[in-house]
Amino acid sequence: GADGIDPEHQRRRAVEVLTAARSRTAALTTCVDDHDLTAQHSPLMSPLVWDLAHIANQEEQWLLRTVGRRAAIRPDIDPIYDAFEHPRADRPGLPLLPPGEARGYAAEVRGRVLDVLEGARFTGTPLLEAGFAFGMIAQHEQQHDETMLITHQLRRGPAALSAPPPPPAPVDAALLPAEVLIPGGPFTMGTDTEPWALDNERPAHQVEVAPFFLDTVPVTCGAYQRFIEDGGYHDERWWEPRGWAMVREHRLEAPLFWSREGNGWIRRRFGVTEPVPADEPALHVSWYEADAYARWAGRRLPTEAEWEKAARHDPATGRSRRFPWGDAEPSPDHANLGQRHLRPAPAGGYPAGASPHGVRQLIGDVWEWTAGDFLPYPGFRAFPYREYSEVFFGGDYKVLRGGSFAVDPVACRGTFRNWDHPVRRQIFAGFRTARDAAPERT
Ligand code: AVJ
Ligand code: FE
Repeated sequence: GADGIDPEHQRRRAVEVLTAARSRTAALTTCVDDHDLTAQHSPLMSPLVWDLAHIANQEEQWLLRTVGRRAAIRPDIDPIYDAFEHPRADRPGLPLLPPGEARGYAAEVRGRVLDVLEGARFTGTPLLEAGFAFGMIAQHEQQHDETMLITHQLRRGPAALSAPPPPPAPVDAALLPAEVLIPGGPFTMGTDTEPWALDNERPAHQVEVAPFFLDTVPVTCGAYQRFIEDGGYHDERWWEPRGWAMVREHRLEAPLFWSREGNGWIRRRFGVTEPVPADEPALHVSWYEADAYARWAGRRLPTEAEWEKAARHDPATGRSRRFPWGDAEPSPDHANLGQRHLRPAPAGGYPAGASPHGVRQLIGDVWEWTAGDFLPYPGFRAFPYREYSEVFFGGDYKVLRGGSFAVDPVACRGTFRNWDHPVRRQIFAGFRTARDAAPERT
């Protein structure tokens, strides 16, 4: 579009998204002391100070060395911050830059990147086109900010972060239908036109989706509690074999961070313990738990194509839109994104962000597990590096859609695909359920 031909606009936009990411990174790494920055809060996570210097190292590699063709600042530390060389659990043992040096390194890289931007072109190669590399690096930093927020959630001790609560449920929330019919028919999945879409979101392709019903809102803690109280965690019928093995091995009986108190449940969230709110989307469940809940409810998880059709298909025009509400960038009225709040909003929120069929909260609040494995779309091409997506294809990972309260708008679209192991519970993941609308075949 017109945006692609105005370099001043591209430059301003790049500075804006890089600066926003850096202020979030700074907030997440200055609210705790140096001991907490270098500690390992969970074997599932890196020390916060690893994420900080990894963010800067990726920026140095892509924006300074590759786009800017500038001399390397710290080529010696590339291996330390290569996510594929060292699993997260091993990272505390690496000779990491101490917090002060990591901050200094990040600031130095950023200073030179702003200089690169002064003379940057925004066309000519795929990496430069529409400022892709700058958008990619801003998304990368924001993704690690979400990762660091997960580390904060796992961290023991008093609260380091705070935020105002999200808006209460609107008055019509209680009147919403439980499910919405999404008509069958073709739909365009993925994108060729979203300038900062990552390789796994491409290319656009037609898929045929049979009619189905989708939950109007994500499954709430209250609904999930009924699964627990009905003995869901003790009934093999609801579980995939590997999920059942996980439940038994770890004696799971509720989402991560929940514990029983009296007749009810409490949970620890960012250093504060509170009763589990019945009307909030369930959070910190694995794919196996989401899948088991759905089976218990006589339903199933939506496929990835179903989820994206519900979020993007415009029944009036047949076009696929950028977001459930249309093509406009997310505003605070559309969705709970950007860590403005430290929790999902109550189910039924954000009516301005509803899809044409009335599905709510598809974007923001909680990542939503889908039925499917993380696989390439037909015609996929790795870009700009195989390790972003390609090495994860193949069936070890399940896809999550829609983004959580911890996702920045720059890293969120109707086409955006996230993935994780089906056992993972520390991520900000919930789900909604679906069922076939077509009569059963015999
Ligand atoms: C797409 C969220 C699974 O955090 O592992 C960060 C994003 N890739 N650095 C991750 C990513 C490289 C990735 N996820
Ligand atoms: Fe990374």
